[in-house]
Amino acid sequence: MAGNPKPPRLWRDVVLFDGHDTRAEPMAVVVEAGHISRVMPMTELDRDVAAGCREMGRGGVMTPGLVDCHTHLVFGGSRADEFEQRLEGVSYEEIARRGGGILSTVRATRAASEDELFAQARPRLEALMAEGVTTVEIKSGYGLTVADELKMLRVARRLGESLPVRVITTLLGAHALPPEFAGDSDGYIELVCREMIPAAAEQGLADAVDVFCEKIAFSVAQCERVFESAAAHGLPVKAHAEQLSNLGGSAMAARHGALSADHIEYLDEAGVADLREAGSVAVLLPGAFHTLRETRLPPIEALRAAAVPMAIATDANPGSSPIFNPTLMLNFACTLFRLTPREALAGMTAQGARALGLHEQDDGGHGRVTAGAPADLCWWDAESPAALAYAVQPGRLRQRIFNGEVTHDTAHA
Ligand code: DI6
Ligand code: FE
Repeated sequence: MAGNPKPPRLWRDVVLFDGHDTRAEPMAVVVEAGHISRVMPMTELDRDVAAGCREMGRGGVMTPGLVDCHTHLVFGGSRADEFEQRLEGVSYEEIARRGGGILSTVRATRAASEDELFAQARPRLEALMAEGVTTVEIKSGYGLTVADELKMLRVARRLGESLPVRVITTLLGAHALPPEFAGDSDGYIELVCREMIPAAAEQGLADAVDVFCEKIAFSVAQCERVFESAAAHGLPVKAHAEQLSNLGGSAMAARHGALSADHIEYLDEAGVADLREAGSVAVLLPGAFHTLRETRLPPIEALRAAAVPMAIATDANPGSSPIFNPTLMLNFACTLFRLTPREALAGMTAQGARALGLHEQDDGGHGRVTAGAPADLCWWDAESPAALAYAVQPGRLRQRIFNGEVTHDTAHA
């Protein structure tokens, strides 16, 4: 027996950022049965409609729920000690010689149980959610054995089942060369292609496959083999590319129809044209740029001129971006990369969803405020959408709405 359906919920007189632009007029948004049912200027909201709704809020700013399309939230251990050592003058090489860096995270991740990884990742994810994230991508990449990569992906899936947030998982087996394969990176790539990808695909644990294409990681040819295996198992691909040098990883990713090329500080004009041609998203990661104190800027002007969609994400990870704050990334995208606040917000909503391939899903409208879209929304205490990028001020989220349900409410606390 179905109970009485919930009345539609109404937010009125909001300044609406719809995923691409800020609407010129005050708007009304109606949510019903988990979806956005109507989006209209206040002048078109008639009394009868309003009377049939439960009013949830008035004024403020409404945006789509934030989409963080690139994170490494699941990992064991901490690298705070290395951060401290480096600032006390110990060199990067010395830290690596002592077994530090990415491989220290690999050791801690392998040693941790699934429950321990879950318990450690959960507060990180909750921090993102408290600042408006309703969809998050989580990568593996610190296990580097078949069993440990699958373990990380299971933890990511479980986070999505346990908390009111959409989790998209990505297998990043080709993240770093594990010590057991020292001197045999082709042998490791073989393992990724022949065992990891098939197992993750068969168990439904991965929504996509990623690679780290870099001198310190894997070559273009090796990444291409990974992509061929992913395609054979029906999984979309994406790449960490052109972060520290220009190897042509983005061009190769584009040839394989990648969802996105991520980092891309060293991308050149030809690479921009390749992304445009392929319809791939350029994912910009200002947190890693900041943490690594990079100086080479991604080719923003060329991406803009070519109308390549630009997404923004936290890259939350223990090494190059230990930053679990999506709204800070809006500010960084503007201050460090000179994006406009509109571009930054679109980058964490509509374009972030595109980078995850969600724009192609049946119910469409992910990362946008449009009739028919899943009702993932944020209602903010701010005078304008631009103010969300302008001020670094956590705590302005009044309500977070996930699948039509209010999951966080300071307005009625
Ligand atoms: N890009 C990065 O910057 C890192 N991984 C990647 O693919 C660093 C990850 C780490 O240091 O743990
Ligand atoms: Fe990353």
